[in-house]
Amino acid sequence: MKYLHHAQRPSFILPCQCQRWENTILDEMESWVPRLTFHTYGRLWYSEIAEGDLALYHRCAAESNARVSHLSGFKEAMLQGGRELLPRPLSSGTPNLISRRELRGEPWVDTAIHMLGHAARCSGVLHCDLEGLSPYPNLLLDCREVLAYSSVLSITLPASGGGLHIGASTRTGRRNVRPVDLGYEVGTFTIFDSFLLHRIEPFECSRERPWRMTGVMHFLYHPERDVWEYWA
Ligand SMILES: O=C(O)CCC(=O)C(=O)O
Ligand SMILES: [Fe+2]
Repeated sequence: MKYLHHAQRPSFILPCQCQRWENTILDEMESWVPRLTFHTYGRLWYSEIAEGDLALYHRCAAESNARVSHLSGFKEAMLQGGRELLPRPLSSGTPNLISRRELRGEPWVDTAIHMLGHAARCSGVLHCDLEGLSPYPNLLLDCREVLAYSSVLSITLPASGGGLHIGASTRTGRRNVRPVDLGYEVGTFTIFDSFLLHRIEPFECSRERPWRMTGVMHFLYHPERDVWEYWA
């Protein structure tokens, strides 16, 4: 199977749909979860792991899923993006997706929203998205064949900048992948190999465009079952 570095689908979602989701998120600002440099609408595993209270993540997972269901059609859009863009290791047609919640019988979040803004100028730090593999330490110890992808749906753009820089791979053997800078439009759906170092490019917010909002979902392939597990 050919290695999939990243894939992007501009205009995956209509701007008027993104605007409806943005309006709902803004209407429910009292529910936002404040974190050191960003906010979330719903909970994200990598964000709570950084806070050091994973019990809280699990306690809040059902509430987070209920909250995000206020964004009508949003989770379905993330899943559809995954079905269309994820690699097909067995070339078996549409990828089969299953929530981590269902697969593991534990409270996990399906998808949530990451929000940056309000500061005059911001940018992200270089990182890779491996926190979500922690239930499978064997995959982290020998990750050469692991297929794990991060997906991002751009809901609102800041006043300028704020695309995604993707750099080197943390995996031996894939060190030579060329860095790319991906732009986002409202409604762009993007997936990329979670082992690739990446960061949000510098951006500026304004009074009119105070927030950069993205939907987030992660995927891990289980070859023995030919399913992609998803969570956020
Ligand atoms: O919002 C994005 O473009 C990606 C953010 C990111 O890297 C992450 O959520 O881990
Ligand atoms: Fe990331």
